[in-house]
Amino acid sequence: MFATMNNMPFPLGDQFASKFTWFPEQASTFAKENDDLFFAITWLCVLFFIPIAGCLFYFAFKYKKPKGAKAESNTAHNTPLELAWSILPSFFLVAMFVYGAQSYLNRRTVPEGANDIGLKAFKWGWALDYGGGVINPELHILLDEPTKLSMRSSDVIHSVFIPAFRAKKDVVPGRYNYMWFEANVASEQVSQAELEAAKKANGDGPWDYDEHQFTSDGYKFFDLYCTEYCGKNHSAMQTAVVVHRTQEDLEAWIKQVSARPTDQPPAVWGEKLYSQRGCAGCHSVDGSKRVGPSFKGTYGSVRPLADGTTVKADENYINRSILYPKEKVVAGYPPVMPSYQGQLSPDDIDSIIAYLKTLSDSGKATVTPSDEAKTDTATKTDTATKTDNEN
Ligand code: HEC
Ligand SMILES: [Cu+2]
Repeated sequence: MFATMNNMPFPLGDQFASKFTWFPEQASTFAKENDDLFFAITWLCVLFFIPIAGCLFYFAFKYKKPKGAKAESNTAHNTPLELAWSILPSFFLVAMFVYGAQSYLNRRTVPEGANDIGLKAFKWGWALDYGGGVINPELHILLDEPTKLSMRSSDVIHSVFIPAFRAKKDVVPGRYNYMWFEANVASEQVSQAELEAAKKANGDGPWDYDEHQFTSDGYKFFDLYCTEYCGKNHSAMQTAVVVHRTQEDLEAWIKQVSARPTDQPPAVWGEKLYSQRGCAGCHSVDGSKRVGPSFKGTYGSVRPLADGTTVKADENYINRSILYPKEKVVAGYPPVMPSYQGQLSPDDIDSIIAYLKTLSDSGKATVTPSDEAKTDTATKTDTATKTDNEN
């Protein structure tokens, strides 16, 4: 699992060819160039280091003098030697610079027509924006086509790193940054039987990527994680990158994650949103305190606010807490919750409320039928509040 605390140190999905390989599989157009340049520079350094260190030791022993001997030097200028050791290495330096600069400029120049995906980094997770209100923690892209990430942070400096693509870029609050890459290895899909078995083993909780090594849709994945220390759960700031072979395949996935399936009860969808949209990073469901209050028993309880007043946590309060978190701040907590205005649909918020009800005794008493049609939050909250008042 990614969004919540993680007890596995290395949830790697990336494939290493063998134990002795330094880097994961090369899965983007940058990867080969990157590795070739890296190894060229490394071996060049080794090539210089060995004779230099060798001479150092050789001369140290060769010219060793007994203790107390007078130090004397009669070294003179040797123009050809000095020219040789200055000019020869400078060719290597210039070559390193030229290849390095070319590669850097290539990475900073997004090809025309690249597919643009929005990325928001937050403590502690990722929100990938596919347009049309579709936001998901996983990065799904197209094979052999350039993808551009338009990136921003909602709190501190994070950094995107996709080792298999050899792609890495900081995400800085207060400004947009971008990166691009072109994947050239597609994500394989596991068999339906394997997927079913994994789903059964996984149960209802958040999908365990470490355990299964493929996504809940059955795709093998590459890793994306934060590589700029950003606080307590930095190490859990990881997600999966899936490379689709065809546009149709990618679009089918986007469609599938874009809204609550009609046959899914709101509370189940709400739980999914809770783990996928970053709530879990700040709110526990077992009563323990994280950055924000736990959701356990929240619904229907009386909340003490920072301004000394209290409020009953009904549908309206929860709805407003999600859309306008700074309006009513719970006493004893910093006002750091980001607003989800425009990012969660009314049905999404309905579903989260339904999920919160399952975590609270007073919620279970007034639980709404799960097959209730998708309605506007406003009307629904109204009726629900009435039921609530009858208790
Ligand atoms: C960066 C941390 C953070 C994230 C992410 C976050 N919250 Fe919060 N949330 C807080 C904090 C801190 C508070 C308490 C202070 C306040 O009321 O603003 C809070 C308060 C709340 C409250 C009022 C709770 C109460 O006890 O009265 C609700 C409801 C809520 N959040 C829902 C959500 C939902 C739903 C999400 C995900 C879609 C979410 N939050 C994501 C930090 C966060
Ligand atoms: Cu981070």
